[in-house]
Amino acid sequence: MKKLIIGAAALILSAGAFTLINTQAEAAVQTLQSLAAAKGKYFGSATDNPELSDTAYTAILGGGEFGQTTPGNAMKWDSTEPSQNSFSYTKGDAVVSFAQAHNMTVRGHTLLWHNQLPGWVSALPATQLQAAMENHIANVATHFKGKVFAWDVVNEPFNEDGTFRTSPFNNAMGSDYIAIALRAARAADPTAKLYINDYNTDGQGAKADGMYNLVKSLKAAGVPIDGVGFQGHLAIQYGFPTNMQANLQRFADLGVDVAITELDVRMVLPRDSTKDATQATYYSNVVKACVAVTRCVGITIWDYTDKYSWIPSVFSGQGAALPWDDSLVKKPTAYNAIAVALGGTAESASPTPSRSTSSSPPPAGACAATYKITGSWPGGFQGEVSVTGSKPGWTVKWAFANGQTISQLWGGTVSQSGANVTVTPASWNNTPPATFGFLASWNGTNAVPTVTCA
Ligand code: 9MR
Repeated sequence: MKKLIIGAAALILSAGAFTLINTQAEAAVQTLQSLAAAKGKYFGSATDNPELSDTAYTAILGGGEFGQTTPGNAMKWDSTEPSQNSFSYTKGDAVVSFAQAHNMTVRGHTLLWHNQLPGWVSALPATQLQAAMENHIANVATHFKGKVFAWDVVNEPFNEDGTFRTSPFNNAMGSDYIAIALRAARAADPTAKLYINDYNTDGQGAKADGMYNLVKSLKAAGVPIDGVGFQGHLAIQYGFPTNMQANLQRFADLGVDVAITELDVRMVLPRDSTKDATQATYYSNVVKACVAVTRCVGITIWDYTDKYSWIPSVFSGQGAALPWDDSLVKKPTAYNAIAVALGGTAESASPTPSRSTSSSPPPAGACAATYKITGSWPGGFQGEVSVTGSKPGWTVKWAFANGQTISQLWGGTVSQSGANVTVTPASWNNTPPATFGFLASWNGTNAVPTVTCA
């Protein structure tokens, strides 16, 4: 949980010696999750196993902004049953462990999908498919019982025109496979909420109508269906979905929960401030739609940072879809739009530094430096370096890894030769503790460099 730390120190005389007592008062500050929770909802981010070894990334994922996570790949059929009746839960368990250690709930995703389906499933004769499907669902849902609060039992069953998509399951069982799958999931895990999840159903239209008619008929037939997931893969160049709030509400009125399950808002690159502003209105409108619908239980973004977004690899030339950039820096436009739509306040223009590195603590007569990115926007960022220790006339150096170029620096004199930056103090800033700030350009990636002080 992100906390505001208010520290105080007091000196107490005890048995002839001075003892330093630290007292700390903590006050919770607003996070997307705390704001959503105040509305009775969750705010989450998807994640994926390779990312869990990126400590800068996990610090934010588990740092309080998100109260829920969805594994992007770990629980899919190709991960959990790569060959028939041979189950592997290592990746899914890793995501569950991370979530449990960081006070996050987990949506299970997904028991049945036409993608990421191992070849052996598609190769089965149609007569064997139902048994294989039921066996898969029974095993996976039993393994994660009590660990996931919901399952996307069926993912993306519809074509754009609202007809059922062709898949091995549909070929073998017709659209009855959906009811069969839901019943199998309920039998294996009676308490998990069972969802059908799809994209391009966020607004009203033929595909959403197909989903609506399906849910209505499942309810009428007494099939266990608890929720509908609206993925929310949006793109600013295609317009905002039609009547999203009314669309969510009509599903809720059928007696199911609704959730925004995979939200991201992509754009044609490069980012600029106009596109960022449009993107922010999309985020705001989605969040407001969920907030306005009582049975909208929560919102999940499809990972929180552009660093790990699926978009650029699928939509060439598009991206920048998430509220944190690919250097893990919050985008004030998108982030604040979400926070405000959740009933919070916008963060100030100079947010708390979110990334920094320091050199080692200095011995006597030496110095150390800490580098922070204090603000970032398309093409530019502001940095701050603090110098500690006891070395008058310090020199701070670092090498940029991604072509960043300093345009302006205050509190010192800078020289930059290619990647290498050297800063010496202004005369009034000669003795640590000292601080200098700068403006610089960046593009693509803005890694925090290792700084040295001598
Ligand atoms: O985020 C997932 C990505 O890592 C995978 O390569 C991709 C494979 O199809 O699936 C992505 O997640 C999808 C999700 O499971 C269902 N809705 C669309 C998501 C983006 O493709």
